[in-house]
Amino acid sequence: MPVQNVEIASMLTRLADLLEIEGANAFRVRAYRNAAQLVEGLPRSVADMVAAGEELSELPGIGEALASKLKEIVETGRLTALEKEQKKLPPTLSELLKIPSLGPKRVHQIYETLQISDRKELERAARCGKIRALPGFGEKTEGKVLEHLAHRGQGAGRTRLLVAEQLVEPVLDRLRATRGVQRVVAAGSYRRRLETVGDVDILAIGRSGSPVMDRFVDHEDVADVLSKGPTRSSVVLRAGLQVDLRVVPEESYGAALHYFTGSKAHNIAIRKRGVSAGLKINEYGVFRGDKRVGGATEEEVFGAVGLPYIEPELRENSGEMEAAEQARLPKLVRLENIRGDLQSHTTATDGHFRLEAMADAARKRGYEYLAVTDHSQRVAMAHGLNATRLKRQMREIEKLNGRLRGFRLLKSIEVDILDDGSLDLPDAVLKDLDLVVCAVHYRFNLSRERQTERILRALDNPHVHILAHPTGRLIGERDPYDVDMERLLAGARERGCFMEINAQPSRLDLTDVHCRLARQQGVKLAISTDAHGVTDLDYMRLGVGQARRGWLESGDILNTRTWKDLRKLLKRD
Ligand code: DGT
Ligand code: CA
Ligand code: CA
Ligand code: ZN
Repeated sequence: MPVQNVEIASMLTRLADLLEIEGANAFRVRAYRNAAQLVEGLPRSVADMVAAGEELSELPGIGEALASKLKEIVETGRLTALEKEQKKLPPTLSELLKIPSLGPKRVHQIYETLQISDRKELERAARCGKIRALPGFGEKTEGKVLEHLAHRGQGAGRTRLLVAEQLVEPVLDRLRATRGVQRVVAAGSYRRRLETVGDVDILAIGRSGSPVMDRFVDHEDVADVLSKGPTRSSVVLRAGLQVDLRVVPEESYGAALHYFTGSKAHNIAIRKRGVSAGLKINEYGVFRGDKRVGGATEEEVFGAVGLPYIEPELRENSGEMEAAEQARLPKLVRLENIRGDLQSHTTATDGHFRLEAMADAARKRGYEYLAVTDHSQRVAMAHGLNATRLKRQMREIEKLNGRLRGFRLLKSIEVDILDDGSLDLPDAVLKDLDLVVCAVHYRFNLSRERQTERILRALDNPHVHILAHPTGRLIGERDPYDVDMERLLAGARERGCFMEINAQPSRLDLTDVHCRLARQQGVKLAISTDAHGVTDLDYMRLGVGQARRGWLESGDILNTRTWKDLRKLLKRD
């Protein structure tokens, strides 16, 4: 059984976690984390690459030592370095690292002094006041720990959309190639493009007697068959994701697709409208009495209740029915509308490719421009740029742009917002950039008031254009910092600044709700991949999905514009 990329990534992450808690060299820890991220985003399986005899050390950021570790995992299913760490420290300590108010040092301290190694024990200790008593902790930290543990549940047990895509696309391909199967689509939250999915709901049109169910359950990627029947089966994949398959006849396809796309709240609202029109709507079709009056297409389902087609990303029963009724549904932005990417990193800091390769990859995706936004000096871990190195990169970009036709790299920076809201590089260099993106990368713990003020001070700087990953959250790993988003949006609009939708699969920051708020407040947004390598540029589809969930149209997005038009928008007085 070939090991999957997500499994490799998870081993590397667990190793990085334990090393970090142990206090290992920070660069070494980061190398493992970067490798995990790289492997997770690879378009091909590492196992296939090893089988084909390819040199893993040619992968960006993978040296000889890491390459041999990857090979070990592929060949033996094990990682000795991880097993060694797991003998020193309990593997469950990884869980504690995800609690925002606990860094690696604190996790280590908790383990050493109280022998606490998992969430349950931590919660018990916090409840009886043992955490506040630790040196350097106090009541506030203990409160935050308890609050986080109480709010868990939200992200627990869900799978990030990118990981779900990588696990499910091969299943879809397999089913599509099965005899007697006409159409296969993943519905549910997957089709609505939620940032995480609980399980994946596949729908197929198939003739009775098709071997589709056998193909579905008899596969090496399936760890467990929960149920199997002629029209409905459920399995759990080895990576832990549950996948349901339903086979429906062609005449029910639209009704079934609509039903299983959800959301549940949207379905219930549609069914209610049906009832008032004397119709019964379910996963089999639209019926008046016993007579089928529709259900072969989704358009027929919406049409039966007097509505135009509503895009899956809008089906959350959060106003889409009313908007459809009043013919004011947004014309959602599409991937084809995107003309460039406004955040990317190169080997100058923590990216894996040089300027030329990034330009080339952006161009291959049909883009007109790519902003090079390496980190500023404060981010020492990523070898952030000081003014001298940034100026050198700007000259390189100018030289390169002289040779590139119909494409340009934008001179830019992801400049750190410092404690007091000032920026990590002098105005004298910021003023010469095409685009200035600013971001918070540390001090997430400030009060709401102070964090909001800090960011507004940064936006005061007349050279700033975009606030990157505005809430700092990492899905399932780090809560957003506390910030007053309404004030930030109002502040951005007053100043002529913009917000980012960061398309990294673990960020997707802003959320759908914040995107809608931005649109209401008249603040435009950039959809940016924050690419650290060439394949990361493809995360744009995830960012576009998030924007669509946020009701955004092409005109709401900065990077649907030509550079000429974008440039005008970036002028601040
Ligand atoms: P998930 O899997 O938690 O990310 O979210 P969904 O939306 O994929 O939910 P899931 O897998 O439980 O069900 C798939 C769809 O089936 C859901 O979006 C709507 C539909 N559905 C499930 N249960 C009900 C129900 O009780 N009533 C109605 N009307 N629809 C339902
Ligand atoms: Ca689902
Ligand atoms: Ca389901
Ligand atoms: Zn950043």
